[in-house]
Amino acid sequence: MRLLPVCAALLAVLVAPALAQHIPGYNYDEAKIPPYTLLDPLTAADGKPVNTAAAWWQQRRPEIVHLFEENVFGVTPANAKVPLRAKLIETDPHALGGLAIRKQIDLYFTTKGADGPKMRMLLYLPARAKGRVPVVLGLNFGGNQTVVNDPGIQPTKIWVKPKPSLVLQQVAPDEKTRGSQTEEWQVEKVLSRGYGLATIYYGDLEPDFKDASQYSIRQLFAPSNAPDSWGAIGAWAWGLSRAIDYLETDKQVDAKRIAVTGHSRLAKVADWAAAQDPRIAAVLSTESGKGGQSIQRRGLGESVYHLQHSFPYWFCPNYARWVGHDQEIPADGNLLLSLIAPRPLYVASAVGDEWSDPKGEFLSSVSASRVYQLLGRHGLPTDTMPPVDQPINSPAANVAYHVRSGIHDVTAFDWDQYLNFLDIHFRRLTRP
Ligand code: GTR
Repeated sequence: MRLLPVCAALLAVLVAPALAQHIPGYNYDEAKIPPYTLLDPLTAADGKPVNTAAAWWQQRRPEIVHLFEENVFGVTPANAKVPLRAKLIETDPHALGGLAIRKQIDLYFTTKGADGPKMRMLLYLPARAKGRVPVVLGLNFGGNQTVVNDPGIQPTKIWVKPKPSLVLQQVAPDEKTRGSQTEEWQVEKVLSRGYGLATIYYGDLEPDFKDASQYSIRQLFAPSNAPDSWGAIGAWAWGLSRAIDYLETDKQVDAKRIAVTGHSRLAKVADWAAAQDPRIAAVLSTESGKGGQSIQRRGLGESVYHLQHSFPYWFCPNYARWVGHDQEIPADGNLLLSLIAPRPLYVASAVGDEWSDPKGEFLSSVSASRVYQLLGRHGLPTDTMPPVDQPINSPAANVAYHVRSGIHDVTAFDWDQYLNFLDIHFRRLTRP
């Protein structure tokens, strides 16, 4: 996945001159940011200040959710819960050299039997754990076998569009992909710190390709071409909530301490899932960028045009309205993060990930912090962007941030900060 943003950025550079007049705000230069107004999470649509927790929960928060449903991600169908059926496929109490209990579970979305649509969860729990353990949950890009080099992981089919036909198909992943994302997932580190890890291949929910919605779990619900109908990000986020439906039933999991994580597009998914599902107790959001935790209105890095051009199926049809109008988008990253309040939120950027606009990600976290304050929690303790590799992770604050050296990626450094953050916040919650 590291190559994707690089390719997108390269493409943008190649086509930028031709597109420049159609894409206001396409730039990487802070000095060229056009004047913009940052949306205020604490001013209601009627212009009145939101200065009580009740006004936040009853008026402003639902307004913001609606803005994202209408303009960005679309509406998750009201009947979106399904009769989830879990089938344990495999378990090993001595996985990863005795470090972990491994479970592989098929989660069926219908009662229709073994052929029904399903997703495959890979769940590791620390073998030495006594009682229920907190779990970090996230979707993965390349199949469960990629997250760690464990011969016990049963690969499931992944979606590809191979050359020359470019016809979308499901194939068994190459054995070489086993453990190819070890660095990005840090499974052994997570386990040795006392956390479980649950992951699912995002293609089980919808293939990440244009015109692939016929293979999406969206087909389980009444089809809709409405301008606010949900896109793939909504479908992937829905999958995280169904994963939690299962985790709530697993006696070895502490379902009050589930953190969601994701990288890039899958961090947009984690952000949106947390906005909709209050069971998500914490969010670890790595470089979710534009359409996620960054400020679209700054017009720096990726624009609505780029997102819409390359990934129209991620969003609702209405999102196309904002092409060329980044400065007017009514649902921006700071509002998305505010929907996570007051739950612990760690926002991570990388200095080499200009496409996501790290400063926009920081400013978003600062702005959302005001909602944390309103709800009686501390947000980020400063509005000054920290130096590279110097996390702001105050034990008193429910919002943490860092900009790491390096490129668009997830690294051991990110995970070290995330686990330190969870140690602080998950310890504070009383045991169920
Ligand atoms: C890029 C996309 C970004 C980000 C990234 C990724 O091409 O434009 O918004 O989501 O993909 O997921 O790697």
